[in-house]
Amino acid sequence: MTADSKLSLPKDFVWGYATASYQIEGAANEDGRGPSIWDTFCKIPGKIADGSSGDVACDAYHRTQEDVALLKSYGAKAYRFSISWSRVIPLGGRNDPVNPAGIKFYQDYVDELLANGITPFVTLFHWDLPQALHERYLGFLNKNEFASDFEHYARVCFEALPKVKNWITFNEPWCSAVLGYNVGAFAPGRTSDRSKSKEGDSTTEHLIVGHSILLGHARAVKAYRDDFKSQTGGQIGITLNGDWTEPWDPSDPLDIAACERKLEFAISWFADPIYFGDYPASMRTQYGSRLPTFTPEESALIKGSNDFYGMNHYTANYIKHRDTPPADDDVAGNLDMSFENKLGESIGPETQSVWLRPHPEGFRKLLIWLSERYGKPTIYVTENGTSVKDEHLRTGEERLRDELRCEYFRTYIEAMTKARCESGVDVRGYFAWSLMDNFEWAEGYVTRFGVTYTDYENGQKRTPKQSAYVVREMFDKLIEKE
Ligand code: GBH
Repeated sequence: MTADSKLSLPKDFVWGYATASYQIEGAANEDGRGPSIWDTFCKIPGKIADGSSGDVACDAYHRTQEDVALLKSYGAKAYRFSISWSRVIPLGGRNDPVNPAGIKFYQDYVDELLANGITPFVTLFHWDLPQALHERYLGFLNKNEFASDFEHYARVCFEALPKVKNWITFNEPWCSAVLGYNVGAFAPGRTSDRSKSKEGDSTTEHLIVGHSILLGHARAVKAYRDDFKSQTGGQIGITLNGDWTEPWDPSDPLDIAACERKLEFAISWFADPIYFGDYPASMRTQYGSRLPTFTPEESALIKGSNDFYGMNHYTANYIKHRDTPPADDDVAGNLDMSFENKLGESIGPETQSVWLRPHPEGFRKLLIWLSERYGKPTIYVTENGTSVKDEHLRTGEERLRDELRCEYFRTYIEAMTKARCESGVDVRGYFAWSLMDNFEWAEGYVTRFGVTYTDYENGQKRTPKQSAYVVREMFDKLIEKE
């Protein structure tokens, strides 16, 4: 018996691929869709690496059948996609008209998936806030307006898509908050750095945004539980991003403490309110009154608002504590992140993404950390994947031989299986990011994450890469037959 032969996943383990509306749909101005903050952001020169936008993207809006057939050919049991809020409610608000064509598009998508035996996991919000809500009241910066509008939008979706049994409220609120309102690298691009933005306050706005998103999440979950869940028997949760941390100097207790602090600033910022009802003490200590407080009613509403934990995970960092006081715009917990430790060892090989180096052991460790901290929640891995260095420079068949990505999926899927089998982590599903190369936000189309090659020059033609076969082989091997 080999060491790994005892590793397996249960028969009902769910796996498949993930995407997001603005990254794949295109058809930005069709059938009544209103603009989102990403449409606006992409028009500002210098914000997107290749000057591109999601106007056309993978043209998925016109390729429902083709893409579902692709998923089926990959053996996928499930598909995670997101709804474009401004396709469904072009102006976004609770008193604004609903767009029937937008609703129909997603209904048809769900029907096509189900007809092919693929279970939909639907994200309500993957960063594409209706532009009109940004203009009307600055979006997330207005807690009460935002939460009310989000709850209404969520209700419209629950009502229109009763066949969907798996809902995700928000994708990676950390990114909306920090990249959108502190660093300014993502829409709407607000930051204190006046060379990047005329408006913004990196010392407070991300914290307000995080608070609003938690409230919006909790309001949507309550609406679902009160008025929809009993009829459909579905489940709902939030998806949080989080990278693993290792101490830069493992013999320094301050680096070890900084690792924990980094996890709290990235993950527990959102997960602690959801599981415990309040922000982590480390954030309160650093931010003081800049971090909003929950009213008792808000705390009660948010606490317990996850049926499952959606986990997006990609990489790991070495963490070194700082001896100086935290900067006012700090978001990490007053520490330095690096891909090299004190001995100069790299945490993993380079990829095309400056923030991503594969380190599968970190996936196993983070699954265990989450499971222990949050009382063994049910976990769905809602994203995991990698770019490949210089993949965009390859030609011909070489574009399909994505060995680094193959190895990434082999080792990460195995690491997840170990966390389940050896440590009892209740992980029940896995979605690889991504079904196909797509609009990689501020990196435009240069960086590719797909198991499918998208030929943007030739009508968005899709061709499977090697990794699509590897993911399938892994799950064929690991999932128990009986
Ligand atoms: C996911 O985020 C997204 O959900 C998905 O839409 C995206 O396509 C995919 O990853 C691949 O990027 O600006 O240097 O501070 C992944 C988690 C966290 C990765 C924030 C980029 C930015 C680091 N992201 N991180 S930096």
